[in-house]
Amino acid sequence: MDFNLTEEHLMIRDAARDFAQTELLPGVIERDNAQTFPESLVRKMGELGFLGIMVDPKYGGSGMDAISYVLIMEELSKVDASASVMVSVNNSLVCYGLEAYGSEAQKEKYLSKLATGECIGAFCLSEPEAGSDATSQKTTAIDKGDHYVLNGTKNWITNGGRAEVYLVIAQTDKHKGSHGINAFIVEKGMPGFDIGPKEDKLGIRGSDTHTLQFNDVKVPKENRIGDDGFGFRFAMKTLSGGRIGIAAQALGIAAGAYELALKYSKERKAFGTEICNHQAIAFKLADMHTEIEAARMLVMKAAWDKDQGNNYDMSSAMAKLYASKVAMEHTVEAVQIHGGNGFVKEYHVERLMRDAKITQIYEGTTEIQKIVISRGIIKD
Ligand code: COS
Repeated sequence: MDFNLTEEHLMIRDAARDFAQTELLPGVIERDNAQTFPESLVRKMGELGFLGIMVDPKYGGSGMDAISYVLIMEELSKVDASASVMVSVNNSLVCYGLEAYGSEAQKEKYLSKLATGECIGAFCLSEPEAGSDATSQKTTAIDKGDHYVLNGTKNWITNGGRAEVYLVIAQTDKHKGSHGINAFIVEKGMPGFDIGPKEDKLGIRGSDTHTLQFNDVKVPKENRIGDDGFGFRFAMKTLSGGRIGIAAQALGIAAGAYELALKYSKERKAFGTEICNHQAIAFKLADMHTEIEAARMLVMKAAWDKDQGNNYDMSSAMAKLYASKVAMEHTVEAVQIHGGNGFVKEYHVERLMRDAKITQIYEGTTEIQKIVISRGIIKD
């Protein structure tokens, strides 16, 4: 067993850290207020290879491993979780989904553009009545021979307005349950495909979240991913990798808040000494440091499982379950350590606290991760 990162991993982590500090940090508060994320930053992330981290270079990707992916996600998330969710969705839901399960023609047409950031993608599973209960898809895709006709609504879609390529999950044959579901590639601008207004959110406010509407959208048959009925398994397999990304995001949010709290506690004085010298604060720092490190181990283990070709359904669920809990609890503590300053925007920790909450909800809630983990334990 080797806990050391390679020279290459350290370089990748430093590049992501440098980008986060020099490019993401300035303006992060304003972007959170205005709910925007500029195109110029998306382009820069594409140029650095952050939008196709694990994609084969023959499709324009960076050809890195999952360990590199989580290192990048952690560093970006320490500063700007709105940037990192865009990176996570594009990498592990869209690019991975296409690379692992798409046809050669689909990869040639879409993957290289997505991997370089020429365009970005969105993953559309959640619906008004199908979030956790993902088999209950109400969006329908009726087989018309050479094409499908899509009707329905998708909710809370990250990159919803900005994306050009959408992977949409829909029910083709209700009687077949999860085996009657398909995944399709839908392009922005297809007639009948409408993008609803942007959501006004508690956290990750810079990320672009929309409701999408499909009204008799004709999708060519060659845009179906995999065999007929593969859509639910496609979604589950892809989400397992997505959960590694969100676990790394949660880790980064927690670590970012901890680093700010540690620095603040060494500067701020009360009762004649820096507040880190008070046991009430020192013990909080000890808990934060320990639990963040434990979360990092789970995140790394899930990424390592993916790199080794092991099944990572359970390890990704465990990493997401724990890292998101740590993110929520310790961002609250980071605000507490900052006292009144923690409650105002310029100290950053209140934003990290708001951003942490979504990591317990999207790509499978905390409760869903417990279903996946408990089923895995019982099955063994
Ligand atoms: N890999 C491959 N196949 C999988 C799978 C996985 N990770 N998970 C489930 N499947 C298969 C099952 O093996 C089953 O196939 P068979 O019918 O051939 O046995 C089929 O898919 C249906 O699975 P299951 O019966 O477990 O479905 P459930 O309705 O019980 O749902 C959960 C399972 C709850 C785990 C699933 O619905 C889920 O993950 N929900 C959360 C979805 C989510 O993350 N939503 C957030 C939206 S994205 S932001």
